[in-house]
Amino acid sequence: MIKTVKTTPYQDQKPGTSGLRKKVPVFAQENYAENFIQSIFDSLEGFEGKTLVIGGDGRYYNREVIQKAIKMAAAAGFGKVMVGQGGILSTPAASNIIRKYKAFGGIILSASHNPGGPTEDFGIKYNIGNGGPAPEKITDAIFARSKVIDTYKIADADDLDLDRIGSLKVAGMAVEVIDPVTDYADLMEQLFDFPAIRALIASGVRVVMDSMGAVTGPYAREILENRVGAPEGSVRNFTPLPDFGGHHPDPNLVHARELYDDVMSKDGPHFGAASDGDGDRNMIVGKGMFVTPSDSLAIIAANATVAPGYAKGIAGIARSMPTSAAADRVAEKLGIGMYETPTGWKFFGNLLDAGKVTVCGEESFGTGSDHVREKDGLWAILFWLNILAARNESVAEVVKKHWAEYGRNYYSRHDYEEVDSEAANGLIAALRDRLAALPGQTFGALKVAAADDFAYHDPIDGSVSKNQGIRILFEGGSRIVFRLSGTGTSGATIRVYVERYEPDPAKHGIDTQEALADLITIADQISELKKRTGRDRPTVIT
Ligand code: VG1
Ligand code: CO
Repeated sequence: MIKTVKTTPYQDQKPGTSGLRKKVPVFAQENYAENFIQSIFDSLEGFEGKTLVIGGDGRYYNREVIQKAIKMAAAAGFGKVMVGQGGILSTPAASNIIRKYKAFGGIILSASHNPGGPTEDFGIKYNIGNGGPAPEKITDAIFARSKVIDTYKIADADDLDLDRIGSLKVAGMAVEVIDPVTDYADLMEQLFDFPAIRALIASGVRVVMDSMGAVTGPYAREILENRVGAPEGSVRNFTPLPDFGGHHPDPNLVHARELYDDVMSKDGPHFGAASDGDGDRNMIVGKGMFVTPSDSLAIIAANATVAPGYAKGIAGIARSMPTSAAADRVAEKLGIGMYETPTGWKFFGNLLDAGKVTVCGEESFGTGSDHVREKDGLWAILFWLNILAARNESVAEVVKKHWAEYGRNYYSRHDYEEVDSEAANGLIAALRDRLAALPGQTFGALKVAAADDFAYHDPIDGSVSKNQGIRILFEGGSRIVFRLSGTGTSGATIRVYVERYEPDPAKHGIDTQEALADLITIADQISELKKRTGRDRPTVIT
């Protein structure tokens, strides 16, 4: 039986960089999740009888919302729901399932790299039939609908048993509980040279992966321990837990510190990797070398043909605007297209669908390719292992040789988290006001060549996305970027990105913060960040 339930709209259900993210108590308000899910369905057309994929990263509240989403999909008229066993699907695995089984779309329950638990974060994201995050046209429609919605429909049925693989039914709609791992692991096995990676590990290269108590555990164990022969125990924190075991599942130098220190220690492993809550981010560390995500994108692109899935070469590269220009130099050398998009994976979808680009990346530990339409943590980790196996070199050797060939883009991001929203908005507004006057001005030894608020003109569908970040470009290629996070759930997060290009290999060994010290000072001078926020240092430096 289908129930129609009266509801009152909420005014704050605006999807951010990657879906709607709020604290669990916000989501637990009466009809809050139902309103948003119905607003998604109300913004779509032509899904009657088609398949919807549902899964999440296992965080607190996942199971409750999945039950609701399945019953609402039945009421809305979907023909079938495919859901991961236990409600689990990593974001890239969900993207793969949507594509492989030609589903109409998917709902992913995750707040990605944000912590989980009863008072922590939860999120809902809609992905379209290409497997990628809904473009702005759809997220805008969902938001508009959520502000006026007054009823939702739901099947009046008992909760389903999602812990056993098999076929179920709810209100006439088929529900298939699937193994979340196999399809994804098979895809990885097609793309990468598993025998070469197996031989690398057998030769004594010790690989560790920290799944941070989040979704990649089952995937990493199947691939790294079962399929390429890493010894048991190579994958750490492998059980997806509702609160991620208290971990903040963001693979960076602050939250994955233990892994980093272990790899850097004398007798520690040679290669370390970590992923985030929903499995789309990656961190790569080798002995004596942390690989910045921007460099990782460039290095993967430059070495792509070592992997069987990319043996024919890549069509082009895309990176988000704040990501360093290291990949641009690779594209230039390969003579392929280079695209600069706003932050967020949804902007890569059109370029990937049109075959303009094969690999994409963001400075925020996100790398991926046209194999799915999301960034993909384990994909990047396997790509690195494939590169190490093919070149028979260490991470540090690969990175240093890359710099020697292309030059080094010193790069760092400073995050100021949970800043007062008014202060953060005021800072950006003041920067906007100064943009026109900045070109020609000199700060220390640096002269501003151009300054703007980044706007993206999508070359495929012609859509325009404005106000995507303040860019200050200096003569010689250095730059500073300011933007506000669109994934935070309390206060505002200011992100400051600084970059300097250094062609001279004799100067490639400088400490990053030191190499960027002048730009960091200028960033504060121009934005008055310290004065406006009362902060004297960032909360996270990467
Ligand atoms: C951040 C990153 C962005 C990434 C997004 C989602 O967004 O900067 O590059 O695409 O998170 O990543 P923001 O708006 O907070 O800067 V995840 O791993 O949440 O799917
Ligand atoms: Co993520």
